[in-house]
Amino acid sequence: MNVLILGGTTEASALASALAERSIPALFSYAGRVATPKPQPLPTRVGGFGGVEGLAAFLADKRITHLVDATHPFAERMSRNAILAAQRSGIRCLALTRPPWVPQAGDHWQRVVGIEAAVNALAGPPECILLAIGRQHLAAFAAQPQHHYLLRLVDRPEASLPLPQHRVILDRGPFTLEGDLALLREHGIQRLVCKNSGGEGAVAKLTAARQLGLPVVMIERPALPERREVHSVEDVLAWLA
Ligand code: 3Y8
Ligand code: NAP
Repeated sequence: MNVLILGGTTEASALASALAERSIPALFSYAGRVATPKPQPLPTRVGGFGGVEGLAAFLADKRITHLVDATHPFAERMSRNAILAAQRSGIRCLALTRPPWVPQAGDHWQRVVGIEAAVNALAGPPECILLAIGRQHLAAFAAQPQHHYLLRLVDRPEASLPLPQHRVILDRGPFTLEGDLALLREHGIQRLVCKNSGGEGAVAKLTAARQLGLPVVMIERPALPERREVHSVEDVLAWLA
């Protein structure tokens, strides 16, 4: 057996620890999106594979027998490529994901599909807005320049950002409730924009928003093709067994 984990999430890290503890031969893979990704207890590669063909070649070269896609629900291209490359290579593929968050009593969510719809949802008078969607899609929000944006990023951006009024907070999750309550209060946040990532690592800001009665623009996940999917490390171990 030789497992390839496509990582980048809390669940991927938990799975890596479980395989390392059981001395199950496995490789961990990061895209290389951030300067210093969290070290893993498995041999780790960083960088793209080169599309479906590149991944299929990698699976063959490394004699991978099981592919676990434990990437983030918004890592749409990677997940699509994983399904196609596994089919092409004839190897088993499983997705390890977490269920989406659902609104609870006291939540004020405006659910949108896609970044553009999130930008359009911000039409209106100037507000202090926490943009907790990372770095890759910030430029789109220049279409709503009237707001004061608080950006939470993993790395300091190289280029200057196209948002006229913004402040950058450098931090990587998992985040805590008291930390996110303090962040929202300190910066007088009036609205949040975030992705429906699910899981525990990024949920604190939603709990904090609920306690402070703040509205949230919630970007729903991209649709993915039908695939085998589990929500726990135990289910992955059972599948490997
Ligand atoms: C490079 C590798 C672990 C994994 C930790 C999880 C939790 C903390 C919360 C907010 C939301 C956001 C962002 C976020 C969270 C976990 C998880 C998660 C959200 C690291 C990591 C990598 C990345 C890539 C990065 C993206 C960005 C997204 C920041 C490691 C820390 C906003 C997603 O600067 C950039 O280009 C950053 C890019 C993709 C989204 C974006 O579009 O900018 N994650 N995040 C992975 C790789 O190279 O393959 O160092 O751990 C991982 C984690 N980030 O093992 O503990 O499981 O989701 N990551 C979102 O959810 O909206 C922050 O600020 O409230
Ligand atoms: P994406 O848009 O779906 O993928 C774009 C390309 O990046 C892929 O086609 C692949 O390049 C490469 N790639 C992505 N994930 C990879 C991995 N784990 N190992 C090797 N190559 C990878 O991906 P993304 O949304 O930018 O996410 C990149 C990474 O950040 C993933 O590990 C994901 O789990 C993590 N992450 C993303 C988010 C988010 O909000 N998107 C949040 C938290 C963590 P090739 O085509 O060249 O193979």
